[in-house]
Amino acid sequence: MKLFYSPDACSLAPHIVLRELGISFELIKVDLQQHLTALGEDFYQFNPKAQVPLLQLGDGSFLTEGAVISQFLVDQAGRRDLLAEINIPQRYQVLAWMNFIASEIHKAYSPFFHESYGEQSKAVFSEILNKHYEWVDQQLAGQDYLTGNDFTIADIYLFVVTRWAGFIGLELEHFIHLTRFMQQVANRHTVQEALAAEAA
Ligand SMILES: N[C@@H](CCC(=O)N[C@@H](CS)C(=O)NCC(=O)O)C(=O)O
Repeated sequence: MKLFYSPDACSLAPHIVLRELGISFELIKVDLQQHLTALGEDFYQFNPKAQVPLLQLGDGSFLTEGAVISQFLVDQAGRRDLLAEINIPQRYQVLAWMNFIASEIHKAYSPFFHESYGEQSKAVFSEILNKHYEWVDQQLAGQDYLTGNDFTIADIYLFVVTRWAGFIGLELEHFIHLTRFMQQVANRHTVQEALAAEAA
Protein backbone atom coordinates (compact mmCIF):
# COMPACT_ATOMS: atom_id res chain seq x y z
CA MET A 1 0.00 0.00 0.00
CA LYS A 2 1.06 3.58 -0.64
CA LEU A 3 -0.03 6.55 1.43
CA PHE A 4 0.20 9.95 -0.24
CA TYR A 5 0.73 12.54 2.47
CA SER A 6 1.81 16.06 3.23
CA PRO A 7 3.76 16.69 6.47
CA ASP A 8 1.52 17.56 9.44
CA ALA A 9 -1.63 17.50 7.30
CA CYS A 10 -4.69 15.36 8.07
CA SER A 11 -2.93 12.49 6.25
CA LEU A 12 -1.02 12.04 9.50
CA ALA A 13 -4.09 10.23 10.89
CA PRO A 14 -4.09 7.25 8.49
CA HIS A 15 -0.29 7.36 8.67
CA ILE A 16 -0.46 6.75 12.44
CA VAL A 17 -3.14 4.09 11.90
CA LEU A 18 -0.82 2.23 9.48
CA ARG A 19 1.91 2.24 12.12
CA GLU A 20 -0.50 1.11 14.85
CA LEU A 21 -1.42 -1.82 12.61
CA GLY A 22 2.20 -2.71 11.97
CA ILE A 23 1.64 -3.34 8.28
CA SER A 24 4.15 -2.39 5.63
CA PHE A 25 3.45 0.64 3.49
CA GLU A 26 5.21 3.22 1.38
CA LEU A 27 4.95 6.94 2.10
CA ILE A 28 4.71 9.27 -0.89
CA LYS A 29 5.19 12.94 -0.08
CA VAL A 30 3.02 15.43 -1.95
CA ASP A 31 3.66 19.13 -2.47
CA LEU A 32 0.09 20.43 -2.23
CA GLN A 33 0.96 23.87 -3.59
CA GLN A 34 2.62 22.50 -6.72
CA HIS A 35 0.36 19.39 -6.93
CA LEU A 36 3.46 17.26 -7.38
CA THR A 37 4.57 14.06 -5.72
CA ALA A 38 8.13 13.70 -4.46
CA LEU A 39 8.86 11.85 -7.73
CA GLY A 40 7.71 14.87 -9.73
CA GLU A 41 4.45 13.27 -10.86
CA ASP A 42 1.26 15.30 -11.26
CA PHE A 43 -0.77 14.55 -8.13
CA TYR A 44 -4.05 15.32 -9.98
CA GLN A 45 -3.64 12.16 -12.00
CA PHE A 46 -3.84 10.12 -8.79
CA ASN A 47 -6.45 12.25 -6.98
CA PRO A 48 -8.45 14.76 -9.01
CA LYS A 49 -9.66 16.20 -5.67
CA ALA A 50 -6.00 17.23 -5.18
CA GLN A 51 -6.12 16.39 -1.48
CA VAL A 52 -4.24 14.15 0.87
CA PRO A 53 -4.64 11.59 2.33
CA LEU A 54 -4.79 9.24 -0.63
CA LEU A 55 -4.31 5.51 -0.22
CA GLN A 56 -3.24 3.31 -3.11
CA LEU A 57 -4.09 -0.33 -2.61
CA GLY A 58 -2.09 -3.31 -3.77
CA ASP A 59 -4.38 -3.73 -6.81
CA GLY A 60 -3.62 -0.17 -7.93
CA SER A 61 -7.00 1.29 -6.94
CA PHE A 62 -7.27 4.44 -4.82
CA LEU A 63 -9.22 5.38 -1.72
CA THR A 64 -9.76 8.96 -0.53
CA GLU A 65 -11.25 10.57 2.62
CA GLY A 66 -9.13 10.13 5.72
CA ALA A 67 -11.92 9.00 8.03
CA VAL A 68 -12.85 6.23 5.58
CA ILE A 69 -9.23 5.24 4.89
CA SER A 70 -8.70 4.72 8.64
CA GLN A 71 -11.83 2.56 8.89
CA PHE A 72 -10.78 0.54 5.86
CA LEU A 73 -7.32 -0.10 7.27
CA VAL A 74 -8.47 -1.31 10.69
CA ASP A 75 -11.23 -3.44 9.15
CA GLN A 76 -8.73 -5.08 6.82
CA ALA A 77 -6.38 -5.77 9.71
CA GLY A 78 -9.19 -6.79 12.08
CA ARG A 79 -7.84 -4.59 14.89
CA ARG A 80 -11.00 -4.43 16.97
CA ASP A 81 -9.55 -2.31 19.77
CA LEU A 82 -9.11 0.54 17.27
CA LEU A 83 -12.64 0.08 15.85
CA ALA A 84 -15.24 -2.49 16.90
CA GLU A 85 -16.75 -4.72 14.23
CA ILE A 86 -19.95 -4.11 12.30
CA ASN A 87 -23.22 -4.22 14.30
CA ILE A 88 -21.42 -3.66 17.59
CA PRO A 89 -22.74 -0.38 19.12
CA GLN A 90 -19.24 0.73 20.14
CA ARG A 91 -18.27 0.93 16.45
CA TYR A 92 -20.89 3.57 15.80
CA GLN A 93 -19.79 5.63 18.82
CA VAL A 94 -16.32 5.77 17.28
CA LEU A 95 -17.74 6.57 13.83
CA ALA A 96 -19.92 9.34 15.30
CA TRP A 97 -16.74 10.90 16.62
CA MET A 98 -15.00 10.46 13.27
CA ASN A 99 -17.87 12.25 11.56
CA PHE A 100 -17.92 15.03 14.15
CA ILE A 101 -14.17 15.58 13.86
CA ALA A 102 -14.31 15.57 10.03
CA SER A 103 -17.28 17.86 9.64
CA GLU A 104 -17.11 20.14 12.66
CA ILE A 105 -13.46 20.38 13.72
CA HIS A 106 -11.23 19.51 10.75
CA LYS A 107 -12.88 21.91 8.34
CA ALA A 108 -13.16 24.70 10.92
CA TYR A 109 -9.36 25.01 10.59
CA SER A 110 -9.57 25.68 6.82
CA PRO A 111 -9.81 29.51 7.07
CA PHE A 112 -6.44 29.57 8.85
CA PHE A 113 -4.71 27.77 5.99
CA HIS A 114 -6.20 29.70 3.06
CA GLU A 115 -5.07 33.27 2.51
CA SER A 116 -8.36 34.33 0.95
CA TYR A 117 -10.13 34.18 4.33
CA GLY A 118 -9.92 37.46 6.22
CA GLU A 119 -9.41 38.16 9.92
CA GLN A 120 -13.16 38.28 10.53
CA SER A 121 -13.62 34.70 9.24
CA LYS A 122 -10.72 33.57 11.40
CA ALA A 123 -12.29 35.13 14.49
CA VAL A 124 -15.59 33.39 13.77
CA PHE A 125 -13.90 30.03 13.29
CA SER A 126 -11.76 30.48 16.42
CA GLU A 127 -15.00 30.85 18.34
CA ILE A 128 -16.49 27.78 16.67
CA LEU A 129 -13.38 25.74 17.46
CA ASN A 130 -13.40 26.90 21.06
CA LYS A 131 -17.01 25.86 21.45
CA HIS A 132 -16.33 22.42 19.99
CA TYR A 133 -13.21 21.93 22.15
CA GLU A 134 -15.11 22.93 25.28
CA TRP A 135 -17.52 20.08 24.59
CA VAL A 136 -14.71 17.64 23.67
CA ASP A 137 -12.93 18.57 26.91
CA GLN A 138 -16.05 17.74 28.93
CA GLN A 139 -16.33 14.36 27.19
CA LEU A 140 -12.73 13.53 28.09
CA ALA A 141 -13.25 14.22 31.81
CA GLY A 142 -12.88 10.98 33.75
CA GLN A 143 -11.80 8.87 30.78
CA ASP A 144 -8.60 8.48 28.80
CA TYR A 145 -10.06 8.63 25.32
CA LEU A 146 -13.10 9.83 23.41
CA THR A 147 -15.22 6.71 23.80
CA GLY A 148 -13.84 5.45 27.10
CA ASN A 149 -10.51 3.98 28.05
CA ASP A 150 -9.78 2.28 24.71
CA PHE A 151 -7.66 4.12 22.18
CA THR A 152 -9.42 4.22 18.79
CA ILE A 153 -9.07 5.73 15.33
CA ALA A 154 -11.21 8.68 16.50
CA ASP A 155 -8.53 9.57 19.07
CA ILE A 156 -5.90 9.52 16.35
CA TYR A 157 -7.97 11.83 14.16
CA LEU A 158 -8.71 14.23 17.03
CA PHE A 159 -5.02 14.35 17.93
CA VAL A 160 -3.98 15.15 14.35
CA VAL A 161 -6.38 18.05 13.81
CA THR A 162 -5.90 19.45 17.32
CA ARG A 163 -2.12 19.74 16.72
CA TRP A 164 -3.02 22.51 14.28
CA ALA A 165 -4.18 24.71 17.18
CA GLY A 166 -0.48 25.26 17.95
CA PHE A 167 0.18 26.28 14.33
CA ILE A 168 -2.55 28.94 14.34
CA GLY A 169 -2.06 30.23 17.89
CA LEU A 170 -5.35 28.88 19.23
CA GLU A 171 -4.98 28.61 23.02
CA LEU A 172 -6.29 25.27 24.29
CA GLU A 173 -4.19 24.71 27.45
CA HIS A 174 -7.08 25.69 29.72
CA PHE A 175 -8.93 22.60 28.49
CA ILE A 176 -7.13 20.37 30.94
CA HIS A 177 -8.63 17.04 29.89
CA LEU A 178 -7.91 17.77 26.23
CA THR A 179 -4.35 18.83 27.08
CA ARG A 180 -3.77 15.59 29.02
CA PHE A 181 -5.24 13.63 26.09
CA MET A 182 -2.93 15.35 23.59
CA GLN A 183 0.13 14.56 25.71
CA GLN A 184 -0.93 10.95 26.17
CA VAL A 185 -1.39 10.39 22.44
CA ALA A 186 1.84 12.29 21.61
CA ASN A 187 3.70 9.82 23.84
CA ARG A 188 2.72 6.78 21.78
CA HIS A 189 5.69 5.42 19.90
CA THR A 190 3.67 5.04 16.69
CA VAL A 191 2.85 8.75 16.82
CA GLN A 192 6.47 9.68 17.42
CA GLU A 193 7.58 7.44 14.56
CA ALA A 194 5.02 8.94 12.19
CA LEU A 195 6.00 12.50 13.11
CA ALA A 196 9.68 11.70 12.68
CA ALA A 197 9.05 10.07 9.29
CA GLU A 198 7.07 13.10 8.07
CA ALA A 199 9.75 15.51 9.29
CA ALA A 200 12.57 13.59 7.57
N1 LIG B 1 -12.47 15.49 3.03
C1 LIG B 1 -11.05 15.22 2.96
C2 LIG B 1 -10.33 16.50 3.23
C3 LIG B 1 -8.84 16.31 3.14
C4 LIG B 1 -8.11 17.64 3.30
O1 LIG B 1 -8.68 18.65 3.73
N2 LIG B 1 -6.80 17.61 2.99
C5 LIG B 1 -6.00 18.80 3.02
C6 LIG B 1 -4.81 18.63 3.94
S1 LIG B 1 -5.33 18.44 5.63
C7 LIG B 1 -5.51 19.06 1.62
O2 LIG B 1 -5.09 18.15 0.92
N3 LIG B 1 -5.58 20.31 1.21
C8 LIG B 1 -5.13 20.73 -0.08
C9 LIG B 1 -6.25 21.29 -0.90
O3 LIG B 1 -7.42 21.15 -0.51
O4 LIG B 1 -5.94 21.86 -1.93
C10 LIG B 1 -10.64 14.16 3.98
O5 LIG B 1 -11.21 14.16 5.08
O6 LIG B 1 -9.77 13.33 3.68
